[in-house]
Amino acid sequence: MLIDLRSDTVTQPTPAMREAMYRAEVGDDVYGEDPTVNRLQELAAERLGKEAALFVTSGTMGNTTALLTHVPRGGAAIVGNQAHMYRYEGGGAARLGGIHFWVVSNQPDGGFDQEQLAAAITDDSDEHTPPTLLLCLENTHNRCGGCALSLEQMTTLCRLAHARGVKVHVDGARIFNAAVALGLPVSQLVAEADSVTFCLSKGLSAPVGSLLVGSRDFISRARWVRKVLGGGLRQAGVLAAAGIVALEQMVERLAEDHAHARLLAEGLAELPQIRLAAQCVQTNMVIFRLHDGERALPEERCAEFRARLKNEGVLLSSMDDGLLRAVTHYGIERPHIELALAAIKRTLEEMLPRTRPGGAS
Ligand code: TLP
Repeated sequence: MLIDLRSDTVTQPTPAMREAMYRAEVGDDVYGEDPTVNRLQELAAERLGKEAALFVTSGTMGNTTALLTHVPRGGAAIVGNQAHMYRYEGGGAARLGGIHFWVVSNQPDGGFDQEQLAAAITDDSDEHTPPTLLLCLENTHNRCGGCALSLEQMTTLCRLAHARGVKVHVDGARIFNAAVALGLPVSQLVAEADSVTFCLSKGLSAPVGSLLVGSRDFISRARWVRKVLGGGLRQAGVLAAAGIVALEQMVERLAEDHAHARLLAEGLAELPQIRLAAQCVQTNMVIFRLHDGERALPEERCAEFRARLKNEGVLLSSMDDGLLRAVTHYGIERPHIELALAAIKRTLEEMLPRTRPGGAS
């Protein structure tokens, strides 16, 4: 048995999802005639408090569709230096849209310093600088350890952008984790954003799919972009059916994943060879470094650690730069966390037997 903590993307569909997929009523969604896709889109728009939604294949397609819909060629979008959209989405903005990414440093919780953000926004009065048309936020923030941006941060950043005529897109791949952790309705958290992508196929455990939500006008333009990207799927209701189950049955249980992540973090914090990297363990991720008492171990040693741990039946992912990540999700229960901690402890004692606690982090 493998305890797979690489990502919440590895979740298997629930029995209720498989049943719903089997029974799904379908039609041609490019004609807008798939009743199950339509139902999912209505449900998603309602949950996020927006006018309309569009079913897309992945988080990457949702974010890329949003970028290409909001920003014409030559325009600029502000992204965080740790953002998934900047680091892990294949450069789609430049490659497909001729969009210039203007990079601003993320704060440790994934937010932005307001002054730095304000200084990064430019208009079209200076031919040297591409005009800022979009601000991209990420909530929860993956590389910042799954931190949830608070309602206050979301509101402040959206208002700052809007006051300068800049739209806001939220990469909310895990926005339901944020809402559950903050104890807020998700609609309130994204109330001031112009568009949001969220994923069904991460903690919500559906096999495929994400939604892009926004105003009716934005979504009808996004629909055109989705077609260009090859995302006009025909009898997609088979997939959307699992998404409906995800939204109706899998949101509240994210709190269990968060509790398991905290348990894991507490156990890891006791090991002298581990330094937790993120400021907080607020949702379903734990990011950490390995330490020999003198210094953090480089990427090659982390790869060795992951390989040894795999032999013990535990999988972790690497975020490069010597950062390791464990993600809790549906299918991971308390005993799995205990087994994983025991395996990590054994592996580290073999690899770094003489490490004493308290070295520099
Ligand atoms: N993230 C994946 C990897 O790509 C790193 C993961 O395992 O966490 N936004 C955020 C914040 C994400 O974390 C991801 C996936 C995406 C967008 C893209 O979603 P998909 O994989 O559906 O294209």
